[in-house]
Amino acid sequence: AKEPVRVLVTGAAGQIGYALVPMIARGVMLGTDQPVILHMLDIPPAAEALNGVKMELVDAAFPLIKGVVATTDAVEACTGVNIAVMVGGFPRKEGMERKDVMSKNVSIYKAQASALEQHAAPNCKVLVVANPANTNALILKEFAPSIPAKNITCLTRLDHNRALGQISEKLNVQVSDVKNVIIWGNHSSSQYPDVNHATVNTAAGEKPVRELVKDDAWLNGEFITTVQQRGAAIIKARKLSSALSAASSACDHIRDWVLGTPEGTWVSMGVYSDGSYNVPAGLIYSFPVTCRNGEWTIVQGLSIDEFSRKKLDLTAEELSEEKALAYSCLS
Ligand code: NAX
Repeated sequence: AKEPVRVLVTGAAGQIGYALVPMIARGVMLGTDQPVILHMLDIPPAAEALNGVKMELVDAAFPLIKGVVATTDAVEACTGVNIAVMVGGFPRKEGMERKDVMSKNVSIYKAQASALEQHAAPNCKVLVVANPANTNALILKEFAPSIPAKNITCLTRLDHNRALGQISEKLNVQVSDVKNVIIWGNHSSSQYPDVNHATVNTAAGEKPVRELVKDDAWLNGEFITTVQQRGAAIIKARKLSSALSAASSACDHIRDWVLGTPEGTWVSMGVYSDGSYNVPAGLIYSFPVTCRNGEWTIVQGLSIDEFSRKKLDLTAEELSEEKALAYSCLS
């Protein structure tokens, strides 16, 4: 039998946490043959709710669960973890300035970076979900200098999956037959969902999405804004933000990172930019990546047309501004 993997979920008493922990316990993230020890962190006001989640994990009698740690102590939560999914953060409330929200999250991610750096297992893989996801991941990277930069990522897989879903609905094809969309940049409304290299598996072989959709106005307009604004549309409908789709996409992100992407398929991940595609180095930016042996690689050599170039640059500019704002909160 395999050794259990320790998986940390922060913000585990929240709504994404509630959807995510049973998925992990069912093997959706790491495989149905992989035992796990779940570490759950939340803050003291949520301690009782967190304990309730722990009780439900016991009650569900998941065969893969070999232990549950539920705590409000970051050191205890981070100790020995192999995977860290950072869902906890400070949400933007009505009337709050962007800088105030950033400042709260900078201090959370600075502290949790140190806890992970000092107590996580070597080679721990980190996924930041909490917003501003890219910049929280960057702060975590900066304050955990001994964790390799390539181990720190943020979630844009939900945006990627939303783009696949929109194409599948438009063409009335199975979502599993659509692949290789790209989310470039920030997990915010400045992101660029790009279909220029996306394909659909048809009876007549793989066909470019552009050839099948035959509606460039839709692809260059409504498709992009629908994906960019999808989070807001879910809030409007549910009066709560996306949770099951966020949890499922977080599992997809980790599963593909650890177990590899299928041959010929890439996915979107927020990773530390090395300057690929002339994106400024030193930002956490969403790129198309393939994964093998537990490591991601940015897909190289894709053609970027003028329309796309502008959009790649716009979202990079927003991330540079966020980075500056985050740094201004440190002093
Ligand atoms: P909730 O407010 O339901 O849950 C957040 C939980 O985090 C709460 O239980 C809270 O007590 C806890 N928390 C706060 N500070 C903490 C700290 N310092 N350490 C540990 N836990 C802490 O929010 P939920 O709907 O679960 O969303 C969580 C985060 O995901 C938010 O920041 C949200 O904006 C972000 N999202 C990111 C997405 C992405 O694709 N990257 C999509 C979904 C989601 O909007």
